[in-house]
Amino acid sequence: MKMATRVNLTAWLITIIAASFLKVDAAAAVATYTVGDELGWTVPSNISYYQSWSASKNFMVGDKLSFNWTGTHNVAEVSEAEYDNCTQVVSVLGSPVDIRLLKGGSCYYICTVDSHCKLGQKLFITVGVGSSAAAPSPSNSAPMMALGTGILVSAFITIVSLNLLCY
Ligand SMILES: [Cu+2]
Repeated sequence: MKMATRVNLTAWLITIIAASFLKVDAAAAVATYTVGDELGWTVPSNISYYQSWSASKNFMVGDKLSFNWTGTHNVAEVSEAEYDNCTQVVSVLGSPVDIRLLKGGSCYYICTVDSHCKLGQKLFITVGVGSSAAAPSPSNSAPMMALGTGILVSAFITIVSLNLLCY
């Protein structure tokens, strides 16, 4: 009986570690979105162009946003209030800008050049955290879950360490 329990425990541990690596692999296989598709990042002819663009996407943590443009534009990651008001913040990025989405929730980007933001060069996206792999529910699995989480976290930190933070 004790032996069987031990074997079960080992099998469990292996399964959990394997699942953790699978999750890391899934996180590594990220999607890259070119903001605005063929239009790129510019003043759109339709003021709600980027809202429509983002509405059809399913952004997940680990995905990448690629802002590309020619001419005079920039990207600033801003707060919701700054997005709403098109606040011309100082911290901006030059082209091209690749932004890794690091956490679930809302992300706001604007161009701070002239009145570009007010003319519709602003992007708001919602980032999902993804569906977690089936985790064992018994309460005594906590130490093994912690181990799996530890592996995940360290791998993720490695992946994202060179990227920008979603505001
Ligand atoms: Cu602009």
